[in-house]
Amino acid sequence: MTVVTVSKGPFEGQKPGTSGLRKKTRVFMEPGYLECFVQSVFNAIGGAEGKSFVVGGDGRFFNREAIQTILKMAAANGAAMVIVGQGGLLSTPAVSNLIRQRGTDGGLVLSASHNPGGIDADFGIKYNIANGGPAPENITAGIFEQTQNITEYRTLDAGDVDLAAVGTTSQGDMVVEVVDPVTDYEALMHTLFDFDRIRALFASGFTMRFDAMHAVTGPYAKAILEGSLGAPAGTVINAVPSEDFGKGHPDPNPVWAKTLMDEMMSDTAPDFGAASDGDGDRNMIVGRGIYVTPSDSLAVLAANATLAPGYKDGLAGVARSMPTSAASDRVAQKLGIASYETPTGWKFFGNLLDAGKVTLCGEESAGTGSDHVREKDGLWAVLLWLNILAETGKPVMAMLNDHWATFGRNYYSRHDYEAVPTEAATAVMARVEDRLSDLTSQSFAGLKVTSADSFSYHDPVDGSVSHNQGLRIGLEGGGRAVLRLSGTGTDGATIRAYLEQYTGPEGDHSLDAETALADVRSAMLEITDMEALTGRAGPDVRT
Ligand code: VG1
Ligand code: CO
Repeated sequence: MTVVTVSKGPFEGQKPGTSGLRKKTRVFMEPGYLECFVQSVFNAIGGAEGKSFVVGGDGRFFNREAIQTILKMAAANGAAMVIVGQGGLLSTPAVSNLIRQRGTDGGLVLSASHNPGGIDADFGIKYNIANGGPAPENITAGIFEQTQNITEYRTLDAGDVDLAAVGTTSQGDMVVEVVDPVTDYEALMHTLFDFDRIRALFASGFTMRFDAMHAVTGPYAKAILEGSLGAPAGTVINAVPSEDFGKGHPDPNPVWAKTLMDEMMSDTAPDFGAASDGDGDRNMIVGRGIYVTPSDSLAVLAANATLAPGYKDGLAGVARSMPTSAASDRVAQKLGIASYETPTGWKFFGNLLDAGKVTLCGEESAGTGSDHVREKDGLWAVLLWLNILAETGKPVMAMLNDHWATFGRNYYSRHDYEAVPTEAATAVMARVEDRLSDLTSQSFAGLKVTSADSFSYHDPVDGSVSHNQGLRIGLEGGGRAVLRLSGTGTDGATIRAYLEQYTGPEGDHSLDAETALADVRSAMLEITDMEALTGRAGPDVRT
């Protein structure tokens, strides 16, 4: 077993985005591309010597090859041990849990999350630190710096490790522990939720459909929902992870999980529906006849979390990303707990969770989680919903109507303009940025602008500051439009326009969201000159 040093690099553009490095799969398959990034990670953390890591991915095309490459490189860099999911599979929250539970120095997650998979689709890699969460900005900046200067990487001239069976094996001098992907994760869920109660709910005839979207959550959902909780076989659909997600787009929203949405809006809808994404950290919640926006889901979970054993002592605080609606802020206010507004991306929640300032976190992009791990967690959110539904006995629709009657409703929708030429997308942002300071004296589509700024986040724990995290425009009458560019795409640029309109407890909560947001949308289009600058008459995706 010889350690080989290969002269290679640097590669351009290996800059981690909102959630790690994402590129076309073929880019990752270029000789040395993945290797240079992985070596840069090791270099940025002071080497891998004597360290232990968790490695796993969502099973997409190139997952297995990438894992074997990483095992050889970790061994060649002197790592003591790597824990890998059987067959190379681990959901993102399961990686986070294993890092924490086993006290490893960090982990590598192989996924492009909700992006499609396949040789002509997307691949990704993300480094997580010892708290189980995504590396914060100072570390990703260090990794990027290494990628710009790298000239060689170390690997092992060795065969592949057999990842098919659970057990301990080795790569060179490094111990490789192959674990069942589900066992430890499920054990954690048992500490948080009342499984007996949820089992009784299913036994009473409560029906559910969970769409795993051919992605990594399939085995987890099968084992937990149909196995431990006794939901009937067939509750979980598309449960076998496939390399190209059944040629689908593993993004749990009404557009990409349309089959589930259609079933939930039909006469034969089950009581409860849910879906999760490629790597299992996102969730979509839908009740019979009603879609729950992720922002509302966070608010409802925050308001009712104490019904689940893991949260019975109350919440320390709630955090949401800036573009997420303010619905959870109202809950926090009523509960008398702190609320925080962070930039987009789970890495910004890590410090707040570590410091015990918040218990629940969420993003409008279908991410919800708590201090049980340091990633968002799709199945966890589904189980918390189930625990709450089991305790209250209310249908999802009643839960939401009651919530809005108490707190008011934050109508919400995100409009994505995808694969826009980078110059055009930059022009839209520049157009708004240039006029930010004088927007507040003007009206658009009949709405007066009450505030306008570029969001900067001051981390209350480590004092770090992150600028340019999105443009916020407040409108009279409780409206808000937020604009930012995606940091996870691989085709041109994606402009995200986040639209919100608040209606108080006494207001009309029965409107269609796009109708309620029509004025805010018109104002956003005028302020951005969207159509003129991008040539797009409307968004590609509304969620
Ligand atoms: C998107 C979402 C963001 C989420 C990120 C990673 O980022 O908006 O809320 O944290 O994806 O989610 P962006 O920069 O494209 O808007 V996942 O499930 O891809 O790890
Ligand atoms: Co994801």
